[in-house]
Amino acid sequence: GPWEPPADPMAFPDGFVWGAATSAYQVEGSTKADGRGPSIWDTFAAQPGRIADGSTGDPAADHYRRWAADLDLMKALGLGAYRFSVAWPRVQPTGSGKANPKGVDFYRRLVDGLVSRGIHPAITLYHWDLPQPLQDAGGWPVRATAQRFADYASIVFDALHDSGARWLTINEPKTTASVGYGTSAHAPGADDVEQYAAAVHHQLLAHGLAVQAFRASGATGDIGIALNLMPVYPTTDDAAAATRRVDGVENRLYLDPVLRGTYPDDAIGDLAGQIPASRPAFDALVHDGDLATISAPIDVLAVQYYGVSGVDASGQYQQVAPTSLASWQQVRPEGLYDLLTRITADYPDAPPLVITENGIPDPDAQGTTDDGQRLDFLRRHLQQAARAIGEGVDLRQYYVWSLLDNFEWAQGYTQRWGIVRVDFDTQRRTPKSSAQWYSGVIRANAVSPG
Ligand code: GBH
Repeated sequence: GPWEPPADPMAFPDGFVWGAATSAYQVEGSTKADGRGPSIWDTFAAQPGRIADGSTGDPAADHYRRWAADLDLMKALGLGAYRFSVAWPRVQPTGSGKANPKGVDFYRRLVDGLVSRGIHPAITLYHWDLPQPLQDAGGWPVRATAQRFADYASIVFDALHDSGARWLTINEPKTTASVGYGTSAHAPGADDVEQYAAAVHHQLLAHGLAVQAFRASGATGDIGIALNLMPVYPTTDDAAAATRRVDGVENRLYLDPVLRGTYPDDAIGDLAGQIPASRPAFDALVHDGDLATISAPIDVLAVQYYGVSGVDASGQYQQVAPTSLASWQQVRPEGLYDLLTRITADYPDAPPLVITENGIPDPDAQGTTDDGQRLDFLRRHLQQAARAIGEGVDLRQYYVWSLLDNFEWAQGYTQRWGIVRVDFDTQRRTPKSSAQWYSGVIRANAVSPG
């Protein structure tokens, strides 16, 4: 039967890290300030019809100017860590060449401001805002972009290596490859399955090159990659083989190369079921030594968990759990337990796990501060995280997505994912019920029953 939570609070291990996450383009605004160059998201959002409400990442939550007050708010909530991303086009406005000192200075102030408030920085190097000139040169489907990323990463390591920050290379390579280059729902808006495949490999290569650059920089702290993973369940007795294939495309295509140095044979050539015969094309992307680079040892594996899917015998995705306002999100807290225990069982050499995103949008576009639905979502997922830890999963950190209502990519400002409400007219911040509750979780280092 279904798992039943115990009647008492479920404690987390001593030293467990509690945080909240954002990303640069989604919160910063000020897209032209201090020498920032254009990114693919500036270009994409400016195209008619791409974003649900016709909006852009300006001003978003105006965090570029309001960061100090936002850090005070994080401290008041008791957050132990803040995960943010560095905007590549602030640091290298054209995606190559020398650093833009004003861009670097912003992140230096942010990191110093966090440390002085006792909040640990967790820095994502790439959360989707590719400098536009690199896309003009071909973007992630082009191998040279991986080296550009490693050069950029080195600049950031040099600037911030003494901060003790935790590091993540690339946020969700699957999302960029599949909806950025495969279905055109995200920037840069390409719709080409060969580009999808090449974007997978070159982002993973970029990750590995950045890990190597990190080790060479002498930086302290740890480094990993943030993968959005999704348990898939067969919906009929004859769906096992199709489910395994979809699992390859959703999960093993990223876990296997990073943790084992191999690509899963059954997933290549079946990207979303669209290219049944592209194995030779994929193999041609993979040069000697690439898989050794991609599997360079990492210190943490970052998992981003939003929900599950069902798969039928023909490999079609099916609904098996209730959706949120985000129609792609099928909510099933037990899926988090399934995912964490599965990684632990299938990848015995995996490093410690961290959850760098987990969350849900408010039930409608207007949003609410009385967000009982989010509170319930977070509580049920944290119970599953505690359950997995109790069964031997080495989970060390957890970050809610998101700290603030923000620019939700193709949905613009019509989906509010924050534990803190942002009034986009006044930029006023108001912690929602879930933020108050999460503060209590952090203080207790335990998740309440119910
Ligand atoms: C995360 O992606 C992102 O890291 C974060 O920036 C984002 O704000 C958060 O989730 C909430 O969405 O356009 O119908 O094709 C989660 C994984 C993969 C979910 C791409 C949405 C696009 C669906 N995302 N997917 S669709």
